[in-house]
Amino acid sequence: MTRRLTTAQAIIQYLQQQHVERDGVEHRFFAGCFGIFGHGNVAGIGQALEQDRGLRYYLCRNEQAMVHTAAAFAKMTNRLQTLACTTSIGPGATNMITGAAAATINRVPVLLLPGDIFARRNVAPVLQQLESPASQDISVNDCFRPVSRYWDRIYRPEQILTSLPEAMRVLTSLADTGAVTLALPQDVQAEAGDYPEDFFARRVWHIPRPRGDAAAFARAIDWIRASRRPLIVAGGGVLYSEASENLARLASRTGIPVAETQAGKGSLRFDHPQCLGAMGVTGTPGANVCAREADLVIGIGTRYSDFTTASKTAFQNPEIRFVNINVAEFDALKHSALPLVADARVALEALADTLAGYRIDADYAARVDRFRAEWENEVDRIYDARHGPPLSQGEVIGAVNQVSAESDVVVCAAGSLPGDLHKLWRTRDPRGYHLEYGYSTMGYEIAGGLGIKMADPGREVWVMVGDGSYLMMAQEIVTSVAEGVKLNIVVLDNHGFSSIGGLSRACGAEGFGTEYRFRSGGELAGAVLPVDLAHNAESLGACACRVRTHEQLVEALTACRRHDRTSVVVVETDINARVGGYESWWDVPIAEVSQRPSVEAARPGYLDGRKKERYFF
Ligand SMILES: Cc1ncc(C[n+]2csc(CCOP(=O)(O)OP(=O)(O)O)c2C)c(N)n1
Ligand SMILES: [Mg+2]
Repeated sequence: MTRRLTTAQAIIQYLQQQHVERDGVEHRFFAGCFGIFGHGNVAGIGQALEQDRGLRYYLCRNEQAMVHTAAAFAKMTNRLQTLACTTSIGPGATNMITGAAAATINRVPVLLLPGDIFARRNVAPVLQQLESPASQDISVNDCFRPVSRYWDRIYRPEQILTSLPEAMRVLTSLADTGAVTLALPQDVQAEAGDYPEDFFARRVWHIPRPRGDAAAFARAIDWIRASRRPLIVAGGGVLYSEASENLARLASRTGIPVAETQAGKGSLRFDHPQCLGAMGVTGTPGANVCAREADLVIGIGTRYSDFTTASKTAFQNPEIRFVNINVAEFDALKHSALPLVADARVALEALADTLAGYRIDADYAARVDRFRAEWENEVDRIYDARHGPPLSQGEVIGAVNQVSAESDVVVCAAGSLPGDLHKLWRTRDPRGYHLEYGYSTMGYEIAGGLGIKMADPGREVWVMVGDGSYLMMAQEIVTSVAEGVKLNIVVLDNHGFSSIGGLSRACGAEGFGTEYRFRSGGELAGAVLPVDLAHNAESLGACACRVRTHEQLVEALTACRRHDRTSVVVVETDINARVGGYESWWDVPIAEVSQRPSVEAARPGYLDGRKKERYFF
């Protein structure tokens, strides 16, 4: 028994039959297909989607954005669902590369179906083809190879019989998931094959909860019992595993404090008695001092990025050891750790049972209490600052936090907001804090917000975005309006890059080229540009307003929550009112030689900082 279908039709039929199951709950894996049509996919995947409405088509405005939307959707569903993305050949395809890199770095599944040049070749070079004098087996889609966890090019209709199951294996893999790219030559998409009926049978991919090695577990228990200053570092794996309650129980029983990475923030409620909040470059004093002194770090579902490890300066105790719980062996072994290659929830459950009777000493517990109390005061101070106008970013974060409900989600990705949110946002729900800080892609925010809201329409989504990120990619407001997917977007307009401007000054480079100003006297140092982002948002179909004072902001945010159309609040913020760092450091190399005294002055401090960088053998 066979079905005669084009390659594209067969792909679309196959995708609809893929399901995942975890803990007895099944989901269809692909909730739809985003895309933009061009000659490279309109007659192939486009025709297939039109004919078969079982996989809903969503029209986006930019191919990069739709990959972010798919990635955010996948992250919001704990990687149990995603969206497919179809493009034409050439620029439509390569627009997805940034999104692919972001998805792969963040370990979230997205299926990319870029169109490709003709397999038949006789009509080459076709519109948008990159020719090579060295090979006919090269196209721009080869650029996806390093940013994809699985990559294939389909030259013949029957190749999908083996390629699609491989794509699914990777997409549903705990350790290997990320962007999967199947490059689809334009002619092959429209070519028919006789596909076996069985290929289109309903298929369920079971997502395991690996239990890990018993001997490694026993050793980990010994290490924890022997430790005096243990610290848990909670990463994104805690959330993907839905292990928040298990973590809360372990922390309560043992008293071991918990520090959170960007991806792991929300693992505990902000007011859990063991929650020290953010750690690393953008961390709280409590988390960073405890990390500095820890003799044992239990890293759960973390990649140990430089923002978490403060460029390897975070852990200074000479006796420090690491126990890493991770589904990926690659991460489990980082910092020469004792690796527990296991699911976070399963491992935390077992740890809580086996560690009965273990508790951190009273001194350490009292210290954690003190750090927490001091930090809450500091957050109140920053939330309640009545700076300006223009307002400080910290008080805007406070206003959004206070207007938002417990189940609302905040989303962000780049600029100075991620660091301030990491420190200041009071997270009350494991899914309430969504940061793309693996690739920190300017432009992720609105596109990502769309994916979050699509994944969980019952929640209000707060997109917090700087003017720089907004200007890079705001066009998905149009998609949100078209689809009736309502977003609350707060644009913090400080007329440039507070983040990189500050960094530039710290490097002695005086904020060069980081503000949105008219060119004057040869420099970008003239008056602030009269860019009206509220009108811009309104022109894209959103409700929009501009506010200046704290009262206006709270009023606008409250109104936003009640609207049923995407709403944008533009608030002017002071580019120089920064929250600053606490007890941490980041390695950004300063020029070794320079004609500027400010650069030369910055260099010794940098070299000093580097002395604290450690290797763990
Ligand atoms: C696509 C991309 N390009 C460049 C960067 C480097 N970068 C990080 S933050 C930033 C400026 C962000 O400006 P804005 O969104 O206004 O935030 P602010 O710094 O003012 O808080 C830049 C250019 C990046 N993260 N992503
Ligand atoms: Mg800005």
